[in-house]
Amino acid sequence: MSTKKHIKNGTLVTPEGIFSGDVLTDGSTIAAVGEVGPESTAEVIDATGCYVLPGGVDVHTHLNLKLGDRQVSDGFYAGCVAAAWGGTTTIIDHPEAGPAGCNLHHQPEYYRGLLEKESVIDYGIHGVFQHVDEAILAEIPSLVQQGYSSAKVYMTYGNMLVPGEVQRVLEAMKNAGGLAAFHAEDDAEISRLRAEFAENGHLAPIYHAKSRPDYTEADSIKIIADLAAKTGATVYIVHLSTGKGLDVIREAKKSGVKIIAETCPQYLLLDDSCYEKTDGLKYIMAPPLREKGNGEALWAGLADGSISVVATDHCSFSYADKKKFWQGDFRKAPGGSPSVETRLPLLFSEGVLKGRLSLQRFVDLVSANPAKIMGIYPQKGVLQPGADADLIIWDPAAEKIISPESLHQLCDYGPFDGMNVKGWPRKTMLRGTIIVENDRFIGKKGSGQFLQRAPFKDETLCSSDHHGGKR
Ligand code: DUC
Ligand code: ZN
Repeated sequence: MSTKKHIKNGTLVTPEGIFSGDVLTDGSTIAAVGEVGPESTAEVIDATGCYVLPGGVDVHTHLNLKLGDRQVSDGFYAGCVAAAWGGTTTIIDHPEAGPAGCNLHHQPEYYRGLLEKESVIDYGIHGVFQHVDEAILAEIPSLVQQGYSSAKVYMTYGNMLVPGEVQRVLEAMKNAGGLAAFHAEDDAEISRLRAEFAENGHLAPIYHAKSRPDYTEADSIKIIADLAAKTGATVYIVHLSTGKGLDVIREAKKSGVKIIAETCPQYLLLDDSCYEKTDGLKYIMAPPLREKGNGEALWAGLADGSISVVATDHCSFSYADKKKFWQGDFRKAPGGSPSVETRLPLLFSEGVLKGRLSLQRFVDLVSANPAKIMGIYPQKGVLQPGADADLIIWDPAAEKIISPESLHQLCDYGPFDGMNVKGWPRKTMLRGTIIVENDRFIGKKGSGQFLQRAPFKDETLCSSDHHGGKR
């Protein structure tokens, strides 16, 4: 049982506003926020000069991804430790597809077993649709009831679904209170372009981006949005990377389609010029980095409420493995890059400190909104009595140059290496227990808890999320 903690003299970021005040925790939850009476038995934490924020919620990680002989370099323990260092206290992880023909419960249950032993922060797990038949559709209600209330659909790759299958999934998810999350890329067009580039000997990393042009994302989102309109289901678009895709989402929202969008720091801050560098291979990920200009469009989408979530798509295939596997052909390099530790610092430094986002909007994007959408609010994502005491003491003046040495992610590179970032956690607390402080990780392997997520219901985030634009 955690001891009571009295966090004094901080600046609290709450849905009601930003104000100086205290937070009192009692055991694993928040007991009081703002005015806290004399509390002689609590351990005092001085937050002078710092913000007190709810722990970050990263709803798009692949901390343990395995694709045949390719495996990410961190795994659940190291990945969760890195998340905690960066102020994230909850992840919702996306499993890879399971054995061919496996049922819908297979991967979430398998991942839950691994996370129970390894995790140091709280976790949920998404399902993954890798084929569709009557038996899979019949599993959806129990999957949702067991707390796995969202599941991924790929519109590209080997386990992709076609529109007829997507429609069946959406109808069943809607009836069961499930939320379908979409990797939106037009597989047919990408396959055509990849083959064409390969035939002409264009195999350098930049052709990874050229073979997945922006319209392949926008066209795929349009198909998904039309199916959402037809079925009345809500759809969630993961890792939105283009201004064109954002335009489709805005149009769909305007016409009443229930569509929610997530983006990631790499699409806000990097562009496809990275592929022309000598180490361009590092940036192979799908969707790819985009032409300059898309990032600013996405920042505008965050500010005006068209995009509701910033997650990471953390997927730490090492540079060593990218070099080993690629063999001179961009199509063979494992796709993905690490960023679970840098999400909050990057968004604070580049968003809040550069005037692109207000502080409250920042908290909405990295914590409150993902918690609402994924069925764990107000247990997570908010400073209020009764919520889990997942807290970050956020030092807005702390500065760090990002590098593999200055971070805890178990990866030999990161896409943001060399960036000077201002604003880092001074302490991270999970359910009332400090897990990072004084430059030390002191959490315990296996202490993270499975989150029994509620069915999807918060449709207010579908039109244009309520605080976008106002904050
Ligand atoms: N894209 C990647 O680059 N890696 C993992 C999964 C994905 O969609
Ligand atoms: Zn992903």
